Order: sequence, then structure tokens, then C-alpha cells
Amino acid sequence: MFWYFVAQSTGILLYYSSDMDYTIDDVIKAREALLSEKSSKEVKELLRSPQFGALFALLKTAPAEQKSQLGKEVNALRAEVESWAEAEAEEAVEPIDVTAPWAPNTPTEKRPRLLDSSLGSQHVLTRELEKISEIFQRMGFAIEESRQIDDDYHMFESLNFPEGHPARDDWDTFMTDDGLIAPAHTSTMQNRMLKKYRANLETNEPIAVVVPGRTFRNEDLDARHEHTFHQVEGVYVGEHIEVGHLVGTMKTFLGDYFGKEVDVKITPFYFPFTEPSFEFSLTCPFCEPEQSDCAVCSGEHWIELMGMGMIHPNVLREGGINPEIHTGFAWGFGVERLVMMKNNIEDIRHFNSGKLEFLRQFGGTR
Ligand code: FA5
Repeated sequence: MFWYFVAQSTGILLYYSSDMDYTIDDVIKAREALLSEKSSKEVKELLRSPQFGALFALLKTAPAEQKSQLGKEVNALRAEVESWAEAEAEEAVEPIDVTAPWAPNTPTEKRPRLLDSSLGSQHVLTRELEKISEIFQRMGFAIEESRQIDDDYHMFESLNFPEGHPARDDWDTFMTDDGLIAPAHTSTMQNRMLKKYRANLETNEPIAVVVPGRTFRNEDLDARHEHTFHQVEGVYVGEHIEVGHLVGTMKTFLGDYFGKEVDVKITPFYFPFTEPSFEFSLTCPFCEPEQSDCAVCSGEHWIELMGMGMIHPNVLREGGINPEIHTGFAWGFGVERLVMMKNNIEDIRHFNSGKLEFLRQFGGTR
């Protein structure tokens, strides 16, 4: 067999035989030669290079049965060389992180160093809120999102606190100058949920919805009180619904969340939006029964977890529901307190502290 050789500027040889047979090696060698020149030449120069010239010549003269295969390989090589140009162009334009805490035009060397996100993990509250939502979803509840700014109607009026009602003062939260309110509880969502889901009742379906959300209070802070914390609101409305259904629902949820039955205490309480109303407490896991100086429960041995009750007829009416036909219950529990009791976290202030020592104990579960 007779061989021709084509000398390349790089010294790499591309060869083809006189009867114009080609082997895959021809294309591989051309590719290697192009790769070695990639950094010193522009893509359009590479596309006009002798390596491509030789391959095109080969394409013209190759036996008919080889042309299609060779054509595919030459085209693939050309597409690859063109893609080098695109990759280079992408590298050249520095992406702008619009969420970064610096002005977009700050030069790279002046930007603060950030930790790679792969080093982080979900915050323990986010993780636990996902678990909580999952349990309620399995129990048949829809999950809805709360909001972080609300108005007087949803905070008070729709919840049976008419203007001037003395109980308004018990909900001391933050307000904007134009009268908007940082919600002191997730009950601000009750009226919206009743209106959104009341059509269920027409087809004998209950209203069953859970609303996790961030809440705010002007509080004296201690081991179990924060100014910013989370609640999970629950609303259930149907026919012949009673307090027993409420207690059963909460015990089922807590049994699933803690993986065992928990001791609970239910005491009568007052909320304008439920009647009757109750406070629901769990035993304090941070002290012994004879201990009176516990910083978490203040020696009471019970930690109040939630408020609950049968939805007041005025609240049902305001949501467009006839209380003569339908009744329902609602609850609102503190997420931080629940997570504290499950994970033995003795101070609520750890959650917002940003302390890595605390956060790392719950890391690694993205
Ligand atoms: C309420 O917020 C009512 N909206 C609950 C409710 C809903 C009653 C529906 C009836 C029907 P309360 O103020 O008790 O109630 O708060 C409920 C729970 O939120 C408390 O039991 C506690 O777990 C949590 N919580 C309240 N204040 C704080 C705080 N400052 N820091 C952390 N958790 C808190």
C-alpha cells in the first residue's frame, strides 16, 4: 500500500493511503493536533487549518461506502471545535450573582469571599417544617403559605376582635407607619382559608388546611420566647365536628412527629376566635419533677405548645360559612418550641443566633 503524508505546522503528521481508505485514526489524530493548537489559535483559524483541509480532501476521494461515516466524523469534529469558541465566550463573560451582597460592578478582587453553598445545609427549622408539613399532608390536610405582612381586618376584625376589643392589646406586634401589621400569629390566615376552601363543604368535603408561617411579637425574650418565630395554623371544618376530633388530630400528629405517644395537658383558655378555647402543653423535657429553677419551663414542668379551640361562629360567618350547619376547629402551635422539645434544645434564641456550633449539630441533611 502506498502512503501520503501531510506535514503539519505542529509537526504532527496526518496520513492517508493512496487508495483513499481512511481509518478513524485519521480523525483522531487531526483532533489531537487541533487540541494542541487550541490555546494559540482562534477557532476560525482552526477551522481553516491543514488538518481540516486534509480531512475534506479525504472526504472527496474516499470510497463511496466510507463517505457517509467519514462525513459524520468530520462534522462532529467541526461542531466540537465550534463549541470551544462558545465555551471560551462563556468563560470570558463573568456571571453576575444578583443575590450577592455587593454591587454587581464590584471588581472580583474586592468582593468578600463566600462559602461554597455545597458546604451548607438546611436550617433545622426548615427541615423540621418540611417534616411537619409532610405528616399533615399524609393526614389529608392541604398546605398553604402564610404571609409576613398583613392588615387589621385579617389580624383582628375577621377573628372576632371588633375595634376597641380589649384583647387586641394582648397581641403586641410590629406595625408599619401606614398601619400594616407583622402578623403576631398565623391565625391571620383563617379567614382566607375559610373563603378559599368553603366550596368543599358544598360537596361534603371538609375544609382541612395547615398553614405554616413566620410570626412576630414585641416580647421580653427568654429561653422560650422570641420576637420572630414560627407557627403552624390548622383549620378543619365539616359537619358534626367536635373537640374530640381536635384532640385526636393533635395527638395523632404528635405521635407521628415524636415517634411515640407524648404526655399532654389541655386547659381551658380564652381566644376571641374560638369557643371553647384551650391551651395545649407538653411535659418539659429539660427538668426533673422536683426541680423548680428550670429556665425553659420556669419550674412549671409543662411547656405550652399551642392554642386551640372550636372556631367561633362569628369567624365562620365572616368566612361565608353557616355555623348552624358546619362546625370546625383550629389550632396554632409554636414550631420552635416543638423542635426544642424533640431535639433537646434548651434555648429558643439558638435558632436565630447564626452560631455555627449550634447549626452544625443539625447539618448534613440537605
Ligand atoms: C395563638 O397564637 C393563637 N393564634 C393560637 C390559636 C390558633 C388558638 C387557632 C386558637 C385557634 P398563642 O399566643 O398561645 O396563641 O401562641 C401559640 C403558640 O405559639 C404558643 O403556644 C407557643 O408555642 C408559640 N409562641 C407564642 N409566643 C411565642 C414567642 N414569643 N416565642 C416563641 N413561641 C411563641
